[in-house]
Formats: sequence, C-alpha cells, structure tokens
Amino acid sequence: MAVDYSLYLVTDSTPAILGDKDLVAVVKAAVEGGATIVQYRDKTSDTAELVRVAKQLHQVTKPAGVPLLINDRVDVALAAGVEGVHIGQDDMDLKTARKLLGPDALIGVTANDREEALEAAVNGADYIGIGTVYATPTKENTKNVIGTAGVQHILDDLYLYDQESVKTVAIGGINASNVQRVMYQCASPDKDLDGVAVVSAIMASEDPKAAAYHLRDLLSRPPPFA
Ligand code: TZP
Ligand code: MG
Repeated sequence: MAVDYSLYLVTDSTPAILGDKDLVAVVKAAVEGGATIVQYRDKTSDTAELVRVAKQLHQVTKPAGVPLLINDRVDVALAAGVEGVHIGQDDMDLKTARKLLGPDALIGVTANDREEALEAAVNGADYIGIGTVYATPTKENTKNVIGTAGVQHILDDLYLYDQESVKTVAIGGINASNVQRVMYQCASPDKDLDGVAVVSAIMASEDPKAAAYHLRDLLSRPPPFA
C-alpha cells in the first residue's frame, strides 16, 4: 500500500486543544481538507473507550483511503481493526508489535536521535516520527528539541546507513507559519522528509478543514525563499 505521509494528523482530545469540538467531526473535516494519515492519540481513556472511538474514527478515515493508526496501543489497533500503530521508545518494542500486527500493518516509531532512528529503520518500521522539531505546549515532556538541523542529521544518517526506504515525518511545533521552512530546512541532500505531523495546527483550529487545506496547499508549493 502506497501511503501518503505529507500531512499527518495526530489527534488530541484534551479541552486545551480540542475545546468543545467533537473529535470525530474534527477528524472528518481534517480528512476532507486533505490530511493524508491520522493517528488517534489519547493518553487517558480506558481501553473500551479507545476501541469505541477508534472504530468511529475508522468509519471516517477508511472510506477516504486515509490510514488510521493508534498511538501506543497495539491491542486497541487489533481490536478496532485499523491500519496500524505509532509507538514511542517506551512502548511495546517494534519487533513484538510487528509479530502481533503482521507484515501489512503500518508501524511508526518516534525517534529523537540517530540511534533511535536507525534502530527503528533496521527493525522494520514503516516510518519514523522525528522530533521534537520546535518546543510545543502540546507535549511538554519531550526529550529533546532538535530543530530542523537535528532532523536533517537523522535523515543524513538514514541515507548513510542504507535505510533510505524508511519514510519520515517531522513533528513538534509545526504550523502554517513554518511548514514550508520545516520541509525545506530538514531535507538532506540524499533523503527528503516525507511529511509533517501536526496536532494543534489542525485540532485546535475552529475550522479544521480549512486548516488542513491550507497546510496541504503550502506543502504543495515550493518555499518562497528557495
Ligand atoms: N511528539 C513530539 S511533539 C508532539 C508529539 C506528539 C506534539 C506536537 O504537537 P503540535 O501541536 O503539533 O506542536
Ligand atoms: Mg507512546
């Protein structure tokens, strides 16, 4: 399955970001606006609730051909029958997740540095979420803020160690005001970044469809300073 990673939406159900909007309605609007892949990220709901909401989200993403991934929870991904998972360094290890989900599942891994990125690539991650690019109130306990130069170094290394087939997205503090700069500054001469992952730029917007559309439009254009 060819996956488009260009505009990767990570959900957030907290009132600080979602406000009083409906999560499923926001994801539906974002997909209509052009989000190409969605990760359901919810650190507080219990398992039954996660599965229930994941199934609702899948009803929105699946007809649009947009893959739905679950943050952290391989069990929830299996129960809801979605396309995959996104796992961090403290979650289930990649090889176990692959064994449970099978070869066709999409599995992404968070990486803050070259060791984490290379390990994920070598062990068969489909994509790597590289960050944190810029400090962000959305996730306060981020290990490192690595900037666009940090992302570029990781991309350089993936190429150097023959891991250029793994896909990559950058995450952390990315929005319409910096998305073109992020894509331009992160790209290494030998390995491009495949997309950007955003939370608040879409989830906190009063018009998530327009926000996603605007980001896609910016991503489709060459940066003005190139
Ligand atoms: N991982 C690293 S930063 C981050 C996650 C989940 C949050 C990004 O949120 P935002 O609102 O796009 O800065
Ligand atoms: Mg995690």
